[in-house]
Amino acid sequence: MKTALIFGVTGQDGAYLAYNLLNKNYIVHGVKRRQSNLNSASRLDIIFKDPNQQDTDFILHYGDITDANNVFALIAKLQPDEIYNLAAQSHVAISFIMPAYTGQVDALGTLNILEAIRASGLETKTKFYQASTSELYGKVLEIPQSETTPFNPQSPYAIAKMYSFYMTKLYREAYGLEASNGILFNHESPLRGENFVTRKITIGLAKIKLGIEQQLFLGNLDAKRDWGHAKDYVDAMSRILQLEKANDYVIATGEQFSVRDFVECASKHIDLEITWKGNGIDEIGIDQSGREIIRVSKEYYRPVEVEALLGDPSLARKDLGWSPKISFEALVEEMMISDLALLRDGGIPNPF
Ligand code: NAP
Ligand code: G4F
Repeated sequence: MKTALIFGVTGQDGAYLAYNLLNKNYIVHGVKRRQSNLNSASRLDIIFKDPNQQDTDFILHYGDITDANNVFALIAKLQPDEIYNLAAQSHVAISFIMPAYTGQVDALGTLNILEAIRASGLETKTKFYQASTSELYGKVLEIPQSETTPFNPQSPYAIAKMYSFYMTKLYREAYGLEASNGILFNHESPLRGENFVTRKITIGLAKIKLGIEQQLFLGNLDAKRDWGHAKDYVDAMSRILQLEKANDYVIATGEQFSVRDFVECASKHIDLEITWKGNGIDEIGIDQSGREIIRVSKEYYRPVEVEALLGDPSLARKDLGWSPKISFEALVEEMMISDLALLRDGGIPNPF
């Protein structure tokens, strides 16, 4: 029976990955930060409640990747077969407001884990996964982006993640760690954080549909992303760590949609039909009964924008046998239905 340790288990990907590994009979240890609210692990509630899972297979520990002693103590004690570092200040816009904090967590936090693996003598036993990101491509230098595309990061978040990317590669090459980067493009789900654009749109539209709010304010509607489903992407993470030889992989769908496309697609699923008028900051989205339900606000523009990302997952297809199973349309529909249920009925359909 394999043992995995997940840093960032309380986040979107942490919940899906824990569920994925528990279904493969792993013993899963997750690291949770101390929060003032005891229910900060709410994304994991369904896993704990699933009658088919034994709670003893899923163990939470208090910790923080910025605390080197805590990270070392956990890794030395558990000696896991696999470590997944999903922990991060993961919001790009917030990284401009908190650049130093973002660096402490997203760059130096990773180093704490790599050093702990080395100091515990686990270089060849423990496989390490680093949650790298398509944000490294930033102002893109090639379309689509693959493992050989040069990086050109455009935010404190992306620059901190670039440090972690290269440290992971360095520890693999210098010390023989079985350490891999997954360069994941945007992936979403009903468990996505509420201030990322996709979830903000589905919650916002659900509120408008139910008459709770009248308008949704967004930033750059022209931004384009390669959006996949978190369930597919955690499967890729697990496949990366089953390889004999550690390597870095782009995980993406190879399809691109704009924020405007996402709004239109989500609206359809609650019988709203949007037409657009105006340009830039003055653009508005109007529904079939003439209500101005989408507006643009400068508040949600970033100091520098990553305009368009599009991944080439060919290497992952070849080496991992991985390809995404859930389409853009199915993803948006699931998120829209889930948020409508959350606001109308107080609970969501099982996201796993
Ligand atoms: P998320 O929902 O924001 O989850 C981040 C997790 O990190 C949470 O569990 C959070 O704990 C934890 N965390 C934050 N700071 C920490 C610290 N100092 N010590 C320990 N844990 C800490 O992010 P996600 O969408 O699941 O993404 C997972 C990882 O993949 C992140 O590293 C993200 O940067 C990266 N990534 C995400 C995407 C995407 O599209 N989702 C794409 C590429 C890469 P709390 O619950 O206590 O806040
Ligand atoms: O949903 P977003 O905030 O995600 P972003 O910036 O692409 O970052 C996410 O994906 C990365 C992978 O590429 C991860 F590494 C990172 O951790 C995170 O998960 O914004 C997507 C796009 C941006 O261009 C943004 O400017 O949507 C645009 N946008 C337009 N209006 C908005 C809004 N973004 C947010 N958050 N809120 C808006 O109102």
